[in-house]
Amino acid sequence: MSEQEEMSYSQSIQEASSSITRFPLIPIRGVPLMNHIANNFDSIQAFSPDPSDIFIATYPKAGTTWTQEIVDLLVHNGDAELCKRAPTPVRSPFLEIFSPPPIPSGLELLTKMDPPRIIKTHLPFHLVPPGFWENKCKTIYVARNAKDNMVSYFYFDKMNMTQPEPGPWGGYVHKFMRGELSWGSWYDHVKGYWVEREKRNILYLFFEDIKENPRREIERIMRYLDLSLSDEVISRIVELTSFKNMKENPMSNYTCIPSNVFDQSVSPFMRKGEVGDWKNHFTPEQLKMFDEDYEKQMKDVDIPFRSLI
Ligand code: PPS
Repeated sequence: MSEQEEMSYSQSIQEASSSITRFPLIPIRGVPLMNHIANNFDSIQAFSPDPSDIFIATYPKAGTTWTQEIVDLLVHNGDAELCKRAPTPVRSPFLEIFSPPPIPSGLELLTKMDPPRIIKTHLPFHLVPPGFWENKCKTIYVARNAKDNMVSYFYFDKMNMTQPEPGPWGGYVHKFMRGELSWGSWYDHVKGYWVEREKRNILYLFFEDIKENPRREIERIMRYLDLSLSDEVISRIVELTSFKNMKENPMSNYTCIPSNVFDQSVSPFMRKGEVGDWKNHFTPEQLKMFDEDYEKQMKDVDIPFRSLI
């Protein structure tokens, strides 16, 4: 992709301004997706990756951008300048995203790139194009504890003018529990990849682990990708992917999206980056109700989530 094409990404969003709206959700095989995604679902399903492509799958707001930055730096041997060649969604396209023209879809961006590409998705396991598994693409799944994930999504839905209105927090908790947000149920999402992780050789990571010991988790990703980087390079990647540095980096902080689409004055994309912020949001009643429901929805699996109490 030429520099000009990369620069034109923000401009294309600006040009589409008049058609940007809080898009309605349309269910695809039981999963509510933004209408532009749902209307193009067949072409998304038909996408065939290269076996060398690296796939990063998450429920929205679980640490996608962080992982995209880590992987881009790993595959480029920690070259900070090279990893500032373009904003995150251009360097690492969002597989299923479709927006009003002239904004390029994820598929359009991908066809202009040579493999190995770093591909982002929020699709639940059962909606992933089968080509990813047929071609045995390396897949990194990042899960974040439900409560922090929901808080982060709530603020994102306030500032992202393409997502449905979140409404008040109390109602949002119910929508999350019922799987009514874009990309559907958090519970089904984390479980779907969890049960397939061994069969599909998925590296299943947790936001809380990366936060606790970024070096350890970055090294896990490095080994999974069959890379071998020096200690010094790993240290640099730890530093470059700190919350503070990513928040200040215009190529990772989503300031590439014009403010009429991502209104970062409402809530910054790099908001807090913490574990346990949910404690500032739930009332005791909401917590009781959420925890009881969580028990039921998660009773069939034993995924080692942390920071839920
Ligand atoms: S998206 O829109 O789904 O791609 O969002 P995603 O990148 O998955 O999630 C955004 C949240 O991840 C936090 N984040 C980080 N936390 C710690 N360290 C680093 N480096 C980092 N990068 C992103 C970001 O702040 C969002 O979480 P909240 O809790 O809202 O701050």
